[in-house]
Amino acid sequence: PKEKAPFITFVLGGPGSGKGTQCEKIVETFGLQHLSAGDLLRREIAMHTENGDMILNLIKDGKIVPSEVTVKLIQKELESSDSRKFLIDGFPRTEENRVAFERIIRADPDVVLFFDCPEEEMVKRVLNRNQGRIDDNITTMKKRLKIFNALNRPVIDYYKNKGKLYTINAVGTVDDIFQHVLPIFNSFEQ
Ligand code: UP5
Ligand code: MG
Repeated sequence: PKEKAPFITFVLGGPGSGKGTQCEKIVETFGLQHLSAGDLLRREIAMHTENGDMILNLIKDGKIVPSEVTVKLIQKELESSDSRKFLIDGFPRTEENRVAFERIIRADPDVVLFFDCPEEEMVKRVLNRNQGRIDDNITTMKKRLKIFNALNRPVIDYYKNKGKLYTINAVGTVDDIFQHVLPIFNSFEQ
């Protein structure tokens, strides 16, 4: 008999909207496994894998890594995990990403979170982060915002039309914002 499909949440939002920060809180409270697409790609850069240089050059420019590469990395994590509940953070970035995930993983998300944050707030957060990310500079940040608006917005609209989208006001303290996230996961717990 086939195993029950895993419970998948996609976590979307512009650069610096607080996806990673809120994912940590969700993990603490609800025990989902956190998979950040950006972190998986940065790990390829750090490990100098065959795609490492290509990924570095795209991320430096705020561009989107080919779907095949990102989906394969996510697939490896899903298949090697004992968890049945996942938070996939920062993916899908494009309609093409979304279709590639459906084709390769053969799964759909149960929940899609969208952290909605004004651009000036996202810029402020990213430029204040100071963790040495090669894309945390004003030039790349402007490109990231442009690509987010052009390519990720259609994905957000797609899930809105499917009735799976939960839009969260991402302004306020980390705890304020988490208060809006809590009831969403509580409603899926029973
Ligand atoms: N912070 C968080 N919450 C705050 C709050 N409420 N008030 C004040 N400050 C707050 O937060 C950003 C910063 O703000 C942190 O310093 C935090 O402490 C503070 P964070 O939680 O890190 O926000 P997040 O949305 O995760 O921001 P991030 O920069 O990670 O978003 P991106 O979407 O830009 O980055 P990601 O790693 O997902 O992608 C990077 C690049 O990888 C992309 O540009 C692209 O080139 C590539 N990529 C792909 O090609 N394909 C993919 O599928 C994924 C990525
Ligand atoms: Mg992040």
